[in-house]
Amino acid sequence: MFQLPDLPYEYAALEPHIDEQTMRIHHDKHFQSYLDKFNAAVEKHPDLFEKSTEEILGDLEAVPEDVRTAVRNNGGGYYHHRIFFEMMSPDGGEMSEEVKTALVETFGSVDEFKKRFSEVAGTHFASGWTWLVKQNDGKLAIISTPNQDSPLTMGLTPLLGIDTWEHAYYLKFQNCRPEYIQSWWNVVNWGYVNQKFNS
Ligand code: MN3
Repeated sequence: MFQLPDLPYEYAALEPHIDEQTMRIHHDKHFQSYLDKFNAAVEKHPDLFEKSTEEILGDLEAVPEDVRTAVRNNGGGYYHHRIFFEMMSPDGGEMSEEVKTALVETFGSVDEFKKRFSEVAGTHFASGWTWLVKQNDGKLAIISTPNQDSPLTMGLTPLLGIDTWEHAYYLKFQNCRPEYIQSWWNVVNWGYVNQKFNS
């Protein structure tokens, strides 16, 4: 069975940027719910437990058709939340020189990258995620995915991602998604991004 990892910091650790109540509900209820439904789907084809979540999402065509939609939605939800909580930290450090160089090459400047990422996340229609991804050729790109569709299924490696489902911000920010995005930048775990960039 796939497992629910603990938050790597206290629920209130991201205050005042991301509030404790949102973190509790997001981690303990939403994340748990994706996990439970993912496990329930995989239990119908237990050989899938031999694969990692990354391998499963990277080859959805190999997932039996009767559970493929459930795996796409809930396996995606499980994986995205697993990395989302790791991609935030009360002490996220700084981006490495390598990441900085790559961002400047692709977007012109770090500020321009943040501006464009915020615009894409702020304007993504309906529920989903916005990602900084690394392509197979090593180049970076910003993409949005609907629902829990995964960059992994598109052959892309997520380096950084923000959950733009309303449950990620509505308690504190209500309909002001741009304010949530601006707050979120304060808690980005650049250590995670640096490590993923080099992997
Ligand atoms: Mn969520």
